[in-house]
Amino acid sequence: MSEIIQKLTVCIERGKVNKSAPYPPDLQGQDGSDELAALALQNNISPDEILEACIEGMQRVGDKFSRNEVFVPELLMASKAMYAVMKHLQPFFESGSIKTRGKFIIGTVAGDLHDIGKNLVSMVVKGNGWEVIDLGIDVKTQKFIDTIKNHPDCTAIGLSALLTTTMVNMEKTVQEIHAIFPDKKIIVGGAPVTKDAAKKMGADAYGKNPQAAVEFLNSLLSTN
Ligand code: B1M
Repeated sequence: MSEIIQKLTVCIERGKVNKSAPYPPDLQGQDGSDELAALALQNNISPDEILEACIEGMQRVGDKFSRNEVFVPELLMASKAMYAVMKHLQPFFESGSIKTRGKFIIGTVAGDLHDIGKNLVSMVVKGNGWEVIDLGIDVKTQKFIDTIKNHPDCTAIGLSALLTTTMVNMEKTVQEIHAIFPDKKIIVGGAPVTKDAAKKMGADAYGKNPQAAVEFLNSLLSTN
């Protein structure tokens, strides 16, 4: 693994956003995730490899959180560092065809404020030629339903959840959407969601990562 990538993972884990950021104090004056992402791209490191490094950093800070070694403020700083990288990656992930293949509605389910994974899915799906209607975080079931009513031509709906507690809301949303729109396909994803859980809640697909969401959407085109 290159030195740039290793440093980038540490910056995400430690929440070091850029060189001028005073946090964390022991990394003052050093490049942050912003500069390192730019440097990585200049060195022809692929956007996918950069993203993997960031996910590893997020995993590390998440593990520390589980062990009570860091707390919510540290998670927030890690998120800021991750967003600084996503700004650099966005043009690569969104540079797909201009003509859209169809419409995809996505949101993080009610009660859940995690949006990094959902935003990655949005970017990658967009980059693969889909129009994305991103409803953001903490999206109540009714908001999904109203949006589908306003966009009856949408191809599918994507739900993201990062908390085991909000998977309950995910299931409710899947079931209520299907009750009103039985033909609309729903894909669910997020760290605690599994293929089995997706099946049990009645979703049409489980997305382990953004690419899986793209494959699912494209598969819907070939079956139509
Ligand atoms: Co929170 N958090 N958090 N957090 N957070 C987790 C999820 C946790 C696992 C940390 C831990 O304990 N180890 C834990 C959940 C435990 C559980 O329920 N199993 C947790 C907790 C407990 C909490 C709070 C309750 C903490 C508290 O307040 N005491 C609180 C809840 C707030 C709320 O939502 N109501 C909370 C808050 C936060 C912050 C706001 C501080 C921040 C989020 C900021 C933001 O999103 N803008 C945060 C963060 C950063 C994390 C961790 C560290 C990182 C999440 C992340 O962005 N990962 C996380 C630990 C971890 O994940 N290891 C943790 C990177 C991202 C790229 O991955 O989102 O999984 P992910 O997305 C992946 C795939 O899952 C997939 O594609 C992405 C790329 O591969 N994917 C889909 C996601 N959605 C998809 C949809 C699809 C398809 C694929 O189709 C539709």
